[in-house]
Amino acid sequence: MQASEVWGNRWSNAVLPMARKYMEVATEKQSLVCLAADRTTMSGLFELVKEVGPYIAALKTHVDLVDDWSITAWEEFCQLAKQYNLLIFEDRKFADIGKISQSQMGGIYDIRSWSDIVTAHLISGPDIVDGLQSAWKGVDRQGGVLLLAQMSSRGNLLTEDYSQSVVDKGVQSEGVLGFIGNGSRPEELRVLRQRVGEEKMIWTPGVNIAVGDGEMGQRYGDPYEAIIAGSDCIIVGSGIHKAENPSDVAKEYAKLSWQGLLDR
Ligand code: 5BU
Repeated sequence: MQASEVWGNRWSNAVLPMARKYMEVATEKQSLVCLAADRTTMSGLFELVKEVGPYIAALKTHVDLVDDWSITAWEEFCQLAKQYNLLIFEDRKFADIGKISQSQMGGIYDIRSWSDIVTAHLISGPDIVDGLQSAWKGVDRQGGVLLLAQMSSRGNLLTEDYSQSVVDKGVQSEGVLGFIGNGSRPEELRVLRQRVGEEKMIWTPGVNIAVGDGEMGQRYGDPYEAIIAGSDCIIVGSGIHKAENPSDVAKEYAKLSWQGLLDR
């Protein structure tokens, strides 16, 4: 199956190369799953990617939560991800002014050199997107920014008005791959999709086959429902990495997400 057939408008309207790259990988793997690889040791991370690499389309990292992080181990880890044809997404949630965000793409973790996607808040204004894009450009790489339009956690301060402003600015910005939408509330996602229109992506954390409340204010909605409501990628963490058999569960999420796209 061709990505252009399955993705329809999202494919034909895509401007950013990273959007099409994601749709191609997801189509090839028949999976709209981004694994939130929230394990705190390098060995745990390697093990996880070896188990579930074939069933996911993207790998979401928090580079600063790894206890035994080193640049060489991380390089190897990113190479492993590339072997499984995964997009690498650092969920850094940048929020500073454009110039500083640009510099924060470098530093000890050097996020610009291995990430394909990063998250950012738009709280400090639209120049953050230019800052992040120029960091990738500076090392001859391309990437896409996901702006936080919603969050999955209870009591977050991203109001309807704020969310609307993020979308209004974000849809006009070439460097924006899309938005983070709240996977725990399909009705919120539906509204977000209407606002976003057909070009930009919506990626959604806060999904789990076991719907309900998670730890420390996290909330979970149904992964299939999220895709039907307009999400293009489900971000699944503990649902997979804490499962007894991560590869079986990852396959299950992949199947549900792919079916959701076909049904949509
Ligand atoms: P979980 O184990 O499936 O709950 O992990 C969710 C991941 O998604 C975790 O890495 C969070 O940092 C990330 N996340 C989230 O849960 N909610 C949000 O609104 C955003 C990111 Br943005």
